[in-house]
Amino acid sequence: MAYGDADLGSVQHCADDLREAAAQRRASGKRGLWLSFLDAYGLEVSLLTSADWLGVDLQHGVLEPADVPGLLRVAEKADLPLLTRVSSHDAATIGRVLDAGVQGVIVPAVESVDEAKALASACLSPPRGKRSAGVARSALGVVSGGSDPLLLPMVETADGLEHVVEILAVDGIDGIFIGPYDLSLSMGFPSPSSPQTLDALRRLMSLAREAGKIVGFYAAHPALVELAPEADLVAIDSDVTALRLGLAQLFD
Ligand code: 3PY
Ligand code: MG
Repeated sequence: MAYGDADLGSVQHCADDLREAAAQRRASGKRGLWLSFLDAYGLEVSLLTSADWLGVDLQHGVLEPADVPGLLRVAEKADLPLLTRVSSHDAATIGRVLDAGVQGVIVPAVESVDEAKALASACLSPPRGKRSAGVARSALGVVSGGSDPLLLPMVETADGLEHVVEILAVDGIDGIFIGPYDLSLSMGFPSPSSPQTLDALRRLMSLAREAGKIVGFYAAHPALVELAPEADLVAIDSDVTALRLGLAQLFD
């Protein structure tokens, strides 16, 4: 597994290793592929990739929570950590996705300390939180034991930007994942390449790093690529783009 300058060890321990690497500012630019339609078979036949991690998008695209276990099996075979972006803040949905054994969740549009605390409670088992114990898959030995899953709230609104320091300080929050497209719309700019959006992204990245926490972002715009070294997790682009580029090359 290519993990930049951080030795993050095996996939089972990747959540703790990434936390530690971010805290020591050793992690940088780990490249992820964002999945919005590939099923387990599609992922298996396209894993000729140098990705360091996979992001399963349950907010946009056509994937459902029931697709996660199959994708996870392929990811584990390829020794790749798999993070899932859930579609809402709903604790029950988050619990079911975590039960599948993913290494972490990314949660859209978190804007306040109260929202961040509720999410931490949904992700952490008692006494730190209220996550219910899902025994079915762990009884099969599927779930990697030991470390808590990563919890990365998305900062992608002007309100989230305003409250990011307090959000980062919440116990159980491992860092932030930035959504440049929604953030720029929320700030009143149509494109994430606007100078104001780029400034906001730099600010968010440096605040997360000052807090010793993880910062990830969706980098699928040419103007964003230069920010990659400032982040720990970089979603390079999606399976849709990969397919489009591959087909264009094939028919060229
Ligand atoms: C955004 O840029 O808003 C995203 O959510 C990317 O997935
Ligand atoms: Mg978004």
